[in-house]
Amino acid sequence: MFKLPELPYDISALEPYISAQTLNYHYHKHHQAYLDNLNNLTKSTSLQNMPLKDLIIKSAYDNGLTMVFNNAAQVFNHSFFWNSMKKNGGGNIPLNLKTEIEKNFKSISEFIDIFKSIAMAQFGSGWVWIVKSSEGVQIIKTSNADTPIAHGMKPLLTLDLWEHSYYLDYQNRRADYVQAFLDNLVNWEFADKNLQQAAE
Ligand code: MN3
Repeated sequence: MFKLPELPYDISALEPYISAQTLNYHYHKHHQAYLDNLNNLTKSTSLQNMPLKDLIIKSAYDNGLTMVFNNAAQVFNHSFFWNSMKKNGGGNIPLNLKTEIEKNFKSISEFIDIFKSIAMAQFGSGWVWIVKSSEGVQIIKTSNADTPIAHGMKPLLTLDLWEHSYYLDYQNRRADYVQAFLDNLVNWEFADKNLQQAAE
């Protein structure tokens, strides 16, 4: 059986940028539903004993396991997203991560602008990610449940772009949600830790 990881902060910790109401629905309803679906789909099969990341990779290119992939990836993506934020986030990017970013981008401000434009360019539901690939630090978007793990890339940070993640607080104003994430919520230390693990 797969288990729902605990939120790394309390339900109102991200207010006013993400309301307790949004986080409550997002974690207790959406994330929980993906987990329940995954457990139902894998019940009494060998899949239920696989590490989640292995299951994502195994199901990503198997047409018979599309529903397993969608739910397994969404379980992972949401757990990763919760850790991509913290109370009083934002601020300076740790030096190690900053140095890697500056190898592929002219400046941190260009990097932030590209993050915002890729987040805005995602049509419909999906995610924007900072990843480490063979080409270094990159910003990518994925649709629906898709995840960098299925493409051999190491995720460093993500922002959920599904409307359920911001509609109660921002309605159609996705740009304001992305800006609030970057200014007040983003957990650069989590991204930096993931980058250091990717180098090991
Ligand atoms: Mn979501």
